[in-house]
Amino acid sequence: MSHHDERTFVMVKPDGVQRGLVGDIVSRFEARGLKLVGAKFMQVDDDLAHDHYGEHEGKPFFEGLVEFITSGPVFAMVWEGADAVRQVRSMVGETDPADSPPGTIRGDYGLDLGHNVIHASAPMEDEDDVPPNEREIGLFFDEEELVDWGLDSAAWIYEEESH
Ligand code: IDP
Ligand code: MG
Repeated sequence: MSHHDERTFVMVKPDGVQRGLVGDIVSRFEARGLKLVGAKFMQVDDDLAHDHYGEHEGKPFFEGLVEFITSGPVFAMVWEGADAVRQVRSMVGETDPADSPPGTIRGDYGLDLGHNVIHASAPMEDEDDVPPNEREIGLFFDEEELVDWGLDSAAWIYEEESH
C-alpha cells in the first residue's frame, strides 16, 4: 500500500456548503478512487483561520479571507491515494474559478476568486518547513479522528493490487 497512502487535506468552504455542493464534491473524490479517511462538518474559528492561512498574512485579501472562511460551516476532509496532493489539486482547478477549465471543481461551480468553493493542500515548496498536507491535516484533525481502513475496490483502482 505504500505508494497509495499519500494524504491530502480538502475543505468545502462556506460558499460550497451553503450552495449544497458537499455531496457532489465528495462524490468526485470517491469516484476517482481516493479513500476518505477523515471528515468533519465544523465551524472554523478565528485562530484556526489565521493558522491555516498564515502564509497569506499581510496580503490585501487576508482579512477578507479569514472573515469568509469563518462566516459559516465548512466540510473538512482527508483523502488518501496515489499522488493524492497533486491529483486533488488538478481536480480542484486554478485558484481563480474564472481560469479553471470545465471539469474542475472550481471551473464547474465557481465564477469568483473570493468564493472559490473549495480548499485543497498545495504541493510542498522550498519555503515550506513542513509539507502543507501534513500541516493542514494536523491543524484540523486529531490523529484518532483519522480512520485506518481498507478500501476493497483498491484492487480495481490500482493494477498492482489486483493479484
Ligand atoms: P489556493 O486556494 O488555490 O491554494 P492561494 O493562493 O493559496 O490559493 O489562496 C488561498 C485562498 O485565498 C484562495 O483559495 C482564495 O479563496 C483566496 N484568495 C487568493 N488570492 C485572492 C485574491 O487576490 N483576492 C481574494 N481572495 C484571494
Ligand atoms: Mg493555497
